[in-house]
Amino acid sequence: MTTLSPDVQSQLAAQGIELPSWAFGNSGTRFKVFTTPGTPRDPFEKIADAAEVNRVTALAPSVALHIPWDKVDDYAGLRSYAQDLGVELGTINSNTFQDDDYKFGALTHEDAAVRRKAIDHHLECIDIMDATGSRDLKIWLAEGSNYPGQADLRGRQDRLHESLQEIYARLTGEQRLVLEYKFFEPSFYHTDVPDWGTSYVQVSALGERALVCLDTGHHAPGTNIEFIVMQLLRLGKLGSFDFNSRFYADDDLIVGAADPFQLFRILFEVIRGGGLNNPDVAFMLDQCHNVEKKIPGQIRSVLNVQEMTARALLVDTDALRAAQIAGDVLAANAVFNDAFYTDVRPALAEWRESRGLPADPMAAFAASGYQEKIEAERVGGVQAGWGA
Ligand code: AOS
Ligand code: ZN
Ligand code: ZN
Repeated sequence: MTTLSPDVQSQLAAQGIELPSWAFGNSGTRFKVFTTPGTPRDPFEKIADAAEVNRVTALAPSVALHIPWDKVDDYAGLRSYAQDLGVELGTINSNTFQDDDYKFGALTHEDAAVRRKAIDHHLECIDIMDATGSRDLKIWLAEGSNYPGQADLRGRQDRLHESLQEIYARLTGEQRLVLEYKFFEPSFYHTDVPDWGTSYVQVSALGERALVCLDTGHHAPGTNIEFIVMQLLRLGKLGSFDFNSRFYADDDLIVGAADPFQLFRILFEVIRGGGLNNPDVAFMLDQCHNVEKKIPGQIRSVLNVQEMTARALLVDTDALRAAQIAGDVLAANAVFNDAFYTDVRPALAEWRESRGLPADPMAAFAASGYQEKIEAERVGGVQAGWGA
């Protein structure tokens, strides 16, 4: 059996992956939202479910919120509720995609009144961050156009900069802004923040506490995502990850499900670039569970990240470097792949037990009775906000 060195163990023990509150709500596609028994009815229940993931894995110490989906009257109360369950409130996600006013844009809109409304929404999100103790404001913009000529591409970049500047100016202390890019959808001809370059340009113009958010599902097929990870870490501008996986579009599937090797390659560059357990890089999931149960879906996700991190930590970097310098292509590739093909699951199970955690967190959750309890108790769970 592969063994995990003390160094690998300590790096794994420090790992934390933030869960999205919306992963616990019902979600679906534009064709159908399936309801799942036991779905949370409010943000408190979403946090309780997220805390279960952390209880059986010790891998998920915080929960990202989405405004307005997770609006409550008392954020300080929500925070202490979370803390009582052993988790913190994390990134605050804004929403400028579910309001008729934003049909033609929000932060980029031609109409100053619409931009004002969108900026104010972000200022409200920062007020909430003050109460929740959240560090990061994550902005994903659903802005763009469907037809050539429909929009003034240049003017929209300029307005985006002005709007972001006003939002950035409101941040205080350790607070940060992370700008997520996505190459298409809901607009299909152009998106105002389509790629890491645009996000980088926009956040660089703001200042040090503005960074790029990389969602692994937001690239064209075949994109070398690990290269982008490397470059952003090199530039000191990788603020956060939204982990998920995709086959065709922005599928928001369980991270590592579609392409575990890609997740391994990304985590290798994270480690290489000093991003692992680096407080400046937030590791989050951005997933929806349309057909599978939500809590086990999240447990599986964080375990996938842990497993690929363990494998990436096993790369013999000295041997790899020697092969690279020698120009030994096949030896370098073999060193890399040896780590990827190593089954670390028995070693991880043993290590978890040594820390007082269940060897098999999926089985432990299934045996806990929690799922049956929430299915019996909760009626009329809410939708995450997607689909309908
Ligand atoms: C949308 O495609 C993005 O991935 C967003 O990160 C995210 O799903 C949204 O912000 C949820 O609030
Ligand atoms: Zn995302
Ligand atoms: Zn997405």
